[in-house]
Amino acid sequence: MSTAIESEQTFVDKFPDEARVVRAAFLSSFFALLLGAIFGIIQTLHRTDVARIIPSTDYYTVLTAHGVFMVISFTIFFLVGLFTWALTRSLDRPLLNIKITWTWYGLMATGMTLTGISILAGFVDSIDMSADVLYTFYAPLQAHPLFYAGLTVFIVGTWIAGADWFRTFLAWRREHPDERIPLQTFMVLTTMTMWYIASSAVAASVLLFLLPWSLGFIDQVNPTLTRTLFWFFGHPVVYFWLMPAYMLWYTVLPKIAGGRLFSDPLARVVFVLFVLLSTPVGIHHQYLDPGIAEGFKFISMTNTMFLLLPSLLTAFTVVASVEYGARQRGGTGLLGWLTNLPWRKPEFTGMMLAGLMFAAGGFSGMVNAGMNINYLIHNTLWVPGHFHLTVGTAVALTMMAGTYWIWPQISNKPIYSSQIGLFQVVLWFIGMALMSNAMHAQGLLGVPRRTAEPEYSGFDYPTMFGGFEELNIQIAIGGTLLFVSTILFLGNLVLTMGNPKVSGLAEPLPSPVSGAEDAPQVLDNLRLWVGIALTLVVLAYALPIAAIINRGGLLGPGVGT
Ligand code: HAS
Ligand code: CU
Repeated sequence: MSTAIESEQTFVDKFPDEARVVRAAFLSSFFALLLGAIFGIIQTLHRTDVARIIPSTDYYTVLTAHGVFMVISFTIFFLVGLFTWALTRSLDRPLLNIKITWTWYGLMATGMTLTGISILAGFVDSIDMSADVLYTFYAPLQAHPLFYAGLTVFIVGTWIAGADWFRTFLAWRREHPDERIPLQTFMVLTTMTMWYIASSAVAASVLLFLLPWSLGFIDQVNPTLTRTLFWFFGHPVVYFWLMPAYMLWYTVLPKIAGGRLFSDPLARVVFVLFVLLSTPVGIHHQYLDPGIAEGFKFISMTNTMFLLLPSLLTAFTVVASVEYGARQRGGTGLLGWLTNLPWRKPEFTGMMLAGLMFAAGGFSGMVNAGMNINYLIHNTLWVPGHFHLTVGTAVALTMMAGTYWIWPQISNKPIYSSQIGLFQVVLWFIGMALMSNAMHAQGLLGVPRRTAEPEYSGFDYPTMFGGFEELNIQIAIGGTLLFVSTILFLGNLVLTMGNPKVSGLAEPLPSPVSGAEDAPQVLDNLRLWVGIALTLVVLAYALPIAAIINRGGLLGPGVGT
C-alpha cells in the first residue's frame, strides 16, 4: 500500500477539493440513512403489531422506501465518497477534473431525489404516482416512469464516477509507468470493473423493458426475463456494498489495531476473485423460479460455493492483521492478545463487531445458497435476517465505524464524542443480534417476508420462548435499538460538524507486512480478469436467457418471439 500522505497533513489539507466531494457524498449517504431508519422503525413496529401508525395499505410504500434509501442510496453514496478518498489518497494525486467529479455527484443526487419523490408520492392519495415495487423492482410490479428514470440517472452517475477514477489512474500510470497499482486504487478499479459488468444487465432491463412498459410504449414484458436480468445485477450489487467495507477492513482496520495489513497480495487475490465470480451466480436468487432449468441452477450453486472463498480468505487475513497489531502492542498468548486491542475506540470495535456478525451472515448465506435447503427458507423472514447481518451490519456498521476514523481526516474536526460512538456501535450489535436472530428463527417457522400483517397468532405456543410472538418482541426491541443507534450516530456527526477545526489529526496508513512487491504482476492485469469474468458470465447466462426468451418471448407470451 502506498504510504502516500507521510507528512502531518490530513487528507483535507492536501486535497481540499476532493475532500469537499467526499463530505458531500457522505452527507447524502447519511441523509438516506436517516430516511431509511425512520421507515425501518415504522415497519418493524407494524409487522410485529406493536404500533401501527400507517394503514397496512401503505406497507409496501414504507418497505420500498426503507429498502431503496438504505441499500441503494446510503450504501452507494458512501461508496463513492470512500472511493474518491481512497483513490486520491493512494495515488497521491488530485482527480483530473473536479468539475467532472461534481457532475457525477450531481447526477447521482438528482437521480436519487427523483426516485425518492416517486416512492414518497405513494403516501399522498391525491397524487397519481406510485412506485411500490420494492428495492428489487422487477416485473410484474410496475412503478411510475419517474422511479426508473431517476434510477437510470443515478446509475449513469456511478458510471461517470468510475470513468473519473479510471482516467485519474491512467494519468498516474503515465507518471509512474513502473510502479505497482497502489492497493486502495486496485480495490477501486476492480470493484468498478465488477460494477460495469453487473449494472449493464439492470440498465438493459430498465431501458429496454421496464421504462417503455411503464410509459405505455409496450403492453407487456416477460417477467422471468426481467427477474433474471435483475438478479444478474442483484447478486453482484451485494458485493458492491461489501467492497467498501472490505477496503476499510483491509487498509484501515489493521492501522487502528496498531499493526499493518498482513498480506497485500492476498487482498489483491480476493478482489480479483470478486471480479471473476460475483456475476455468474445470480440465479441462486431464482432457485424457486419455474422458468429456469435445474441444471442452470446447479451451475449457479457451484459458482456460489466457489465465491465463498474470497470472504473466507478475508476472514483469515483481517483477523491475522488484527492479531499482528495486538502483538505489536504487547499482546501474548493464544487468545490473550485480544485484550491488547483498542476496544475503547468506536472505529475499531464497530468494525470488529461488524466482522463478527458477518461470520454469522456468511453462514446463513451458505444455507441460502444450497439449492435444496433454499426451498425451506426462500421468501421467509430468514432472508431479511440474512441480509440485515450482511448489508445491514457487516456493511452498515463498518461504514459508521469507518466514519469515526475518516471524518476527522476529511474535515480536520475531531469526533464530538468517542464514548457516544462506542455506545452506538455496541447498541447496533445488540439490536441486530436480537432482530436478525429472531428473523432467522421466524423464517424457520415459515413466517413470510414482505407481509404487513403476518398472522401467526395461536401458532406454535405463541408466548413460549422461541414462539412466534416472543420472537416478534425480540424483533421489535432489536429494531428499536437499531433506530436509537442510528440517531446517536447521526447526532454525534452533526455535533462533530459543529466542532472547531484543529490540526494534528493526520493518521497515515502504514505499508503491509507483505507488500505489493510480493504480489505476482499478473494480478494487476485488469484486462485479463475482465476477459475471464465476461467468459464466465456468458457461460452462466447465455443459455438460460436464450431459453427464457425462446419460451416466453422477448416481450412476454405471444409477442416478440
Ligand atoms: Fe446474500 C439473499 C447467498 C453474502 C445480501 N443476500 C440476499 C439478499 C440480500 C443479500 C440483500 O444463495 C436478499 C435479496 C432479496 O431481497 O431477495 N449471500 C449469499 C452467499 C453469500 C452472501 C453465499 N448477501 C451477502 C452479502 C450481502 C448479501 C455480503 C450484502 C452485503 N444471499 C444468498 C442467497 C440468497 C441471498 C442464496 C437468496 C435467498 C433467497 O432464497 O431469496 C456469501 O458471500 C457469504 C460469504 C461470507 C462468509 C463469511 C466470512 C467471514 C468474515 C468475517 C471476518 C471477521 C472479522 C473480524 C473481520 C463466508 C469475512 C472478526 C472478529 C472476530 C473477533 C472473529
Ligand atoms: Cu446473492
